[in-house]
Amino acid sequence: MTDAHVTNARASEIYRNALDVIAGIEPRIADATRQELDDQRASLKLIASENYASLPVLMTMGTWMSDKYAEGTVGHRFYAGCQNVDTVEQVAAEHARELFGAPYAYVQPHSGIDANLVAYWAILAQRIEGPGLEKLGAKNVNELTEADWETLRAELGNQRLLGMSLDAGGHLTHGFRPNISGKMFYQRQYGTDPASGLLDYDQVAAAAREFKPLIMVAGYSAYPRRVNFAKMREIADEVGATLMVDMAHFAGLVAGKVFTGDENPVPFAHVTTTTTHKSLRGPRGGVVLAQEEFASSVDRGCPMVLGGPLSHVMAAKAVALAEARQPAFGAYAQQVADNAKAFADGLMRRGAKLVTDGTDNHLVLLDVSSFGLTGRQAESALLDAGVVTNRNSVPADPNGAWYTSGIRFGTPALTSRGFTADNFDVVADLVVNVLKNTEPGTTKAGAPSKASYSLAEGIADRTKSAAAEMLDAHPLYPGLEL
Ligand code: DSN
Repeated sequence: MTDAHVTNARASEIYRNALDVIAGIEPRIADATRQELDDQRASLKLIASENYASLPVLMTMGTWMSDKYAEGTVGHRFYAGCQNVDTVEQVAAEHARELFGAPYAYVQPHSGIDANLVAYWAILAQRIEGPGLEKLGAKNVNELTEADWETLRAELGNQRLLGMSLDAGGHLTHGFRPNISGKMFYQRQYGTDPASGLLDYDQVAAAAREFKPLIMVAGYSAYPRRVNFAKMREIADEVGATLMVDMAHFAGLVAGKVFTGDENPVPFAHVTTTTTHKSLRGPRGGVVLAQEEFASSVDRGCPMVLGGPLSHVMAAKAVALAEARQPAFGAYAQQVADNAKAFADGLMRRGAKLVTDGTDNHLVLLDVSSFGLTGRQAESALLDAGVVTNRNSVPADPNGAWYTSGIRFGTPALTSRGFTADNFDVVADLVVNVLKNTEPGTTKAGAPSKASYSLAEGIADRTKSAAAEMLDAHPLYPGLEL
């Protein structure tokens, strides 16, 4: 990744000075920060939800914008002196609206989970409070008595959410029972076709018809395929549900116009949520996009659901979203998808078994049971060899969500470093070689272990030095010297 706006010498000086100041107060933090750069530079980062933000985005987060309280919304704050935060929030929201073609954007959420909670509450408020007010003969919420709230709460408590199950690739917050979304809603989950691993729209429609959800959630964090959001909207409309799409993982592919037409959720969803730090390559945070009818409910996210906005992060979101509006971002997003395909093809050519037999987005889900390993063993062996991934359930996973049978890979981060499809074929070779040379361990009692493993002698070093060649050819923050 090159940073046209920060020269290497300038960035080096800025960060060296900043770390010197930090070291004067708490040297362990300066050391850990330096070490983190070394570690990130030296490893093959294949975590599908991570990326490398640009230096301007990182720099924007390190300012006194952090010091301001600004609960409320633009022009309607609970604190005085928010004129500059207003500017920041307005600019970030404007870039988000323009980038995604959304009527409304809310840029305050601190994370993807926060964005989903804001969205859920906004949908409940819009769908329940409006009719509720009418039913109770009140003009606005301030007129409601405690008894009225009891009535509304009873209705709010009786709401249904239909989302994709965690082991099929959905997210915790899409109604997974142990998550708050699975507790605050009556939930039902749709899965994927057991034979193909693909989303089965007929199954989704049947579940929706039977369950009649208030909210139907589409989107995923571990499904390696594109989704037809026009079909999802059709199903939602048929049963009178509100369609919420969580595009946290693939927002960069939407922004870069790799996902267009029916694959672009924004025109079809009533409410769309995203994070800004995954394929979108911004600071850690969330955004809610909405059709106009949901705007005023979403705007109540803070302080209804969120604590005070992180103004320095909203500022960095504005910078990242401005970057994503540049033509170069489209080329980056296309390369992310091309690299994922090359990586998937490379794995399969070498005998690996992938969920859905491939990918057409930014992620690949490898079933490591064909190597005789659990996800946890595979994740640890790969890490020993300098390949950073995360274990992940596969559909109907016999090893559950802790040990798992899968490894999830993604291409956004290494593509930001300039990795090409040819590089990813080499990465596939390295990954398969590590897994072929990993043996599952046994417990003290001699039973098969789901956690311990042994990696054959020399494989970790050989993998690291093969990776180093490619990593050196595609440096992270080139020229940044601390
Ligand atoms: N933690 C994110 C991911 O890895 O997909 C989602 O919350």
